[in-house]
Amino acid sequence: MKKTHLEQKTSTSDDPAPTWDIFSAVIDNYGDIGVCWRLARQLVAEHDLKVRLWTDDLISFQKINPEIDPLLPRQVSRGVEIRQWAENTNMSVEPADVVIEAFACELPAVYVSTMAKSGRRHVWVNLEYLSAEAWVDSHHGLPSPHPGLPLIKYFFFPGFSPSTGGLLVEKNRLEQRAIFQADFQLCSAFWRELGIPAPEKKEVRISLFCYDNNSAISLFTDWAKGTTPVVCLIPEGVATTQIATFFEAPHPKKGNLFKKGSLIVRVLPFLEQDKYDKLLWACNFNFVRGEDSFIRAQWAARPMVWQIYPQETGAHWPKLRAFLERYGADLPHTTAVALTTFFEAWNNGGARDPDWESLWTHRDTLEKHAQKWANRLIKNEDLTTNLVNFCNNKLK
Ligand code: TRH
Repeated sequence: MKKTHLEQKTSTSDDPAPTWDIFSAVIDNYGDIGVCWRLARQLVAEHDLKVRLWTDDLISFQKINPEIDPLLPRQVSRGVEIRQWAENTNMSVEPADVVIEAFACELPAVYVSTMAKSGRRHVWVNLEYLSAEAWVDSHHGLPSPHPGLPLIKYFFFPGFSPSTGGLLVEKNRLEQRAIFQADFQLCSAFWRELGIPAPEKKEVRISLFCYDNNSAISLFTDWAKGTTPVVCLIPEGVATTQIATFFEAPHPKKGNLFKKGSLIVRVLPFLEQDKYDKLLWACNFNFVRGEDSFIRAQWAARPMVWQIYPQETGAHWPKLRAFLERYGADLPHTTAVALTTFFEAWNNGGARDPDWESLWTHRDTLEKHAQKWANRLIKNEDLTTNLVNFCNNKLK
């Protein structure tokens, strides 16, 4: 159950607060740095901690945080010290008390040996990828002694149940969202900022953030021939091939508007992370992917579909089904079947087209459920508070 703000105050007054290092290596896309940036700035903003974020891809970082200057090896943003982590970066630095290795990115060897020789206690945590699978509960927090050095690494699993590390969500974020969604002026101001008129009465606004997915063409077809006006907002660089094919427009780029039948597609610039949250709040339906946008869409309390990061081995399917089982558990059977069928078709990379009309007939049920789901999830302690308490207990 949630603690009071005082109990959350994790360090006794006279001890200097522990220092934190977060290491993020970007494999591809934006999730690795997206999750680490969200965590880092919440540690500073809500837990008054001193945080140093090491990343090997300042260019991807700049896409979600325009304050970043990719040429600077050292800079500060939102109170977080940002350090470039490159091959030639001198890593013989003073290690922090708490060291977060995000997504098994492998810490620099010299940094690990300095930790071992420092004579101080360090808490080394591997922040794992999110999964809705049941096995996560029993693996959360497990230790792994280092084979050669007097160090222990702990596995910290985000998750949907109270016995996991929880999910990333900032304090009062759901209240802010509720105020935004209830205020037509605030919503209109957001659209105006993007240079987009406020939605017409019957219009449906859909955000589309996916991997390369040919099923987007069947969606465009359904929306174009439908009777409901649909405005689809797509970040630049996403579904480029499908937009180009459907609208015979070779290189769709930010600012472009395409129209066919009842469908308007608008290509957006990549938005700063908090602004992207507002896009999810302002739309009636959201297509999201990976990890971080997937969670943000749930906090947006709007119906959503998730394209999980596909793994060649197909290991992503049990993860997808595990989530659908949790999310659909108390949905009426027909709605759960429609949603599962759509999710599976959307993650099937075009083998079988997702049927929008069948799904959208469950609109009311999906909208109520999205609200209920977010209100249930928020009852669990948030990931950052769990991680701070976990590490402070290990530092004792
Ligand atoms: O970019 P992703 O596909 O990242 C993925 C996942 O993290 C996946 O787990 C990992 O295995 C893979 O990378 C390598 O999707 P994700 O996780 O949603 O991250 C996108 C981030 O970009 C998220 O923090 C939201 C942010 N974003 C913006 O800030 N502005 C935008 O306009 C958009 C579209 C996204």
